[in-house]
Amino acid sequence: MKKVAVVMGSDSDLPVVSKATDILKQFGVPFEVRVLSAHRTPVEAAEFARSARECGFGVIICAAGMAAHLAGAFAANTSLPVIGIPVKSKYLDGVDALLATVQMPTGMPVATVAIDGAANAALLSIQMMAIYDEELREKYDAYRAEATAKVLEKDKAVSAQFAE
Ligand code: RP5
Repeated sequence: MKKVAVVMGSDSDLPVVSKATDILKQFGVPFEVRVLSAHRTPVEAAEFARSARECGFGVIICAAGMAAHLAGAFAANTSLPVIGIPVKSKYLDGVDALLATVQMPTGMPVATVAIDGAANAALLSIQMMAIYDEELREKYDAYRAEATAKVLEKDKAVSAQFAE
């Protein structure tokens, strides 16, 4: 199976990013985690992106906050799909990172999830990896069925509280 690269701009992003790695672990998807910055380590970030396909990666997740150019810089250096996680910082509630990550020019797509949406980033990477992996697709379908069952249970419990 191809690996998922989970890259963050700073180790301060790790509490958010760990929600993605937890899910990848849960699904048994192989992944590697790196701290690489579009601004502080631009050479290393570009080198990693350029060699990612030949190193066995299938999808890249990039998490960054503030002027969040990491996902865009990766997209510019690889044709692998890049998923961007805008990370909330203390000043602008993550809207700065959201706009910097999502507003990519035509020809350089970044699939941007919600602010701090690391769980969805992992799930989206799993959906991509499952396109040609039947076993992973079955695991993902089971995960979705479980989520549906949980909501139906909650519906029953809440509606019972208001039943006359
Ligand atoms: C971004 O700047 C990082 O992704 C992080 O979210 C933010 C702050 O980084 P630190 O100053 O905490 O290292 O590049």
